[in-house]
Amino acid sequence: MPFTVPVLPEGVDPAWLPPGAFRAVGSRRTLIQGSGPLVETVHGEAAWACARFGGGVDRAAGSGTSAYDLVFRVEQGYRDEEFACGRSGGTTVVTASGGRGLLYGLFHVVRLGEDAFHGERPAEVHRPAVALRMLDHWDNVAVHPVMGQVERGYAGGSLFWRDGRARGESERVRAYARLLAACGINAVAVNNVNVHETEAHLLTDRIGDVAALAEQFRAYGIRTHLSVTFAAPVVLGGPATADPLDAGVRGWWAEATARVYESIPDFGGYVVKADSEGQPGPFAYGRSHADGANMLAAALEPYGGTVHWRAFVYDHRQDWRDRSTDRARAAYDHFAPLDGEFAANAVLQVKHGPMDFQVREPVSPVIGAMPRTRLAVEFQATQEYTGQQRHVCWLGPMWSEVLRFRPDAETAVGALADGLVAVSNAGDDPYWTGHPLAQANLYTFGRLAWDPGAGPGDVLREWIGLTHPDAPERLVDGLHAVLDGSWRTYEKYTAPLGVGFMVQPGHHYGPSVDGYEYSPWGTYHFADRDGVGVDRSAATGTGYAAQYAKVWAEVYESPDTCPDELALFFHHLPYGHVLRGGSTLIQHIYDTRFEGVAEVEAAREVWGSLAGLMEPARHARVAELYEEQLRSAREWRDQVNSYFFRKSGVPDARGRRIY
Ligand code: GCW
Repeated sequence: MPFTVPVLPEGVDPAWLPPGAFRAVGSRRTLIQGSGPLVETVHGEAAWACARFGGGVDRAAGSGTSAYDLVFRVEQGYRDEEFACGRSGGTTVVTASGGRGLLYGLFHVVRLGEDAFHGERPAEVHRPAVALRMLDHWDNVAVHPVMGQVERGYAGGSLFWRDGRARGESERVRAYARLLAACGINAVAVNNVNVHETEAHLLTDRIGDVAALAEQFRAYGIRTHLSVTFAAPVVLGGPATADPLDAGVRGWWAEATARVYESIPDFGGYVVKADSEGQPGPFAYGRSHADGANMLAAALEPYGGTVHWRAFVYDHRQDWRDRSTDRARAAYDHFAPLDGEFAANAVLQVKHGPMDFQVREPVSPVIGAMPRTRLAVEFQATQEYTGQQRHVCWLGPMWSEVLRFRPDAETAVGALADGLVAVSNAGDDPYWTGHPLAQANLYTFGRLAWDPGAGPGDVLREWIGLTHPDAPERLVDGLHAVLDGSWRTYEKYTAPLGVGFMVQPGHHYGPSVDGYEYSPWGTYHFADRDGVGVDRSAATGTGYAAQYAKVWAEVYESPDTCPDELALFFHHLPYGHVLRGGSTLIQHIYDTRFEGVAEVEAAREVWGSLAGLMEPARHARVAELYEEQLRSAREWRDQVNSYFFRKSGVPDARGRRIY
């Protein structure tokens, strides 16, 4: 059957693939040489574009390739996913060893637009720097009583599941796959890492639901993965134990996995959250996390599958009175000693920071500490702690900082990682991501995963160009003005200096300075009348700073050398402490809150001036969200400033209003 481009359901936004983005390709004469399912996808895409813009597509060259403006050709000698693109004699040629590379080549030409068809350019080879570029969905099949359909989801319901069933909306899933492929994503996990009862069955009797999704993703070169519960044998009626060294348990997993591959021959593998926030794991049997991961790796190995084993393991029932336990240390303490013990097809999936996706954290020390372990670094595109897709917070600069960080002063995180993973921010919302501008986060993640060294600003420019083809300069500038600095703005009015949290417990939206201060979650700031912050130095604190290689351990150890943006992550500082930037801590607390709010006010003004330059509904949705962002930013400012004024008794040097 010839491949057809998915039709977007009525009212669903095309995001970064509006028809206009295909004008340059669609108005050309294109030749496609090669065969295979993904070559069919490339053909379908080109035919779709040409039907709109008057070009044409051939499969076999009648009169040689010179009669064509654009040629896609399968040619041996390239690695999987790699492609070359060049132009000579009036023909732009994309070559790859198979459809996968050609598909990425097609989207490359789409991004280039008219530029792809002018002048001469030597063939340039493009390849992803990171092999696995994955999105994890925290989607539940059945609505969870507390977490709902999508855990930490801010974009409506799940694209895959509703009220306990598969939605079966294959066109929309394929349209999603298409968007993901266009930014370079090649793997997706279709259910929450917290695997509840209904979801446990996806592995066995409901694997057909997963296979139906995999079929749609496959058309765009994306492999499907599944989150499984470590207790699956017990929960699904197998052996009464989940002990990873038990022969019966190993046999059960081998069998279950064999059946998964019968349904989904290119299945990617399992994602596992074990011994974390109440999920079952190997500790219950006195086994290590390497034992647990390796047992699943062994089951997947015959089929080329991978187990993604999460390193998010910590004590979530901590006593706040206990000052010796430091949650930030947990992942390193649990996993660093296991370096070298994981199977070749086990990937340890590490959150980018040691805590939990705060607006500012240091890079997790695990990332530099396990040279003999395959690592994936996990980001959070869903904006749990960064405004929940009601606030504009473009995370490109933050992710880029993490990816460029050099744990050993030599190799960057982006080069150390075998995989980059983001928790998806997409749902069944008409704009996919709730906030229309949050689409930029999803796009940016994919492009940075393809090339972690890319400048985030360049990626944003691409996103703007694709999303708003033919945008006047005023619109392009306006979008940059509201997005470029939005992460730092958000940081300013919420929790700068690495202090973290201070959010409302449970749902995590909006300020509550002491919301987690006396809780069991291990996320404290220790503010008192004299100062605030966590002493994580080796000399006088929890010793966390010493988990880094010497170059960084030394930098973080002292407030004199620790970068200001992490000052309170590493140190408990008196309010009068003069930061490296020159202000006292208390004045910095006040100034950043006032500045952050002023920046949101300015962004809202800019947005207002863009009315008429885009589809009115899109403009209106963002304008409305800016009202909420501003309300919330003021709430953050006033609560945080009042709190610290009351604690410290130090007035604002500039005499602004504090309550
Ligand atoms: O950030 C926390 C979230 C949980 C999430 C957990 C995790 C899926 O609050 O909702 O659970 O992280 O990453 O496992």
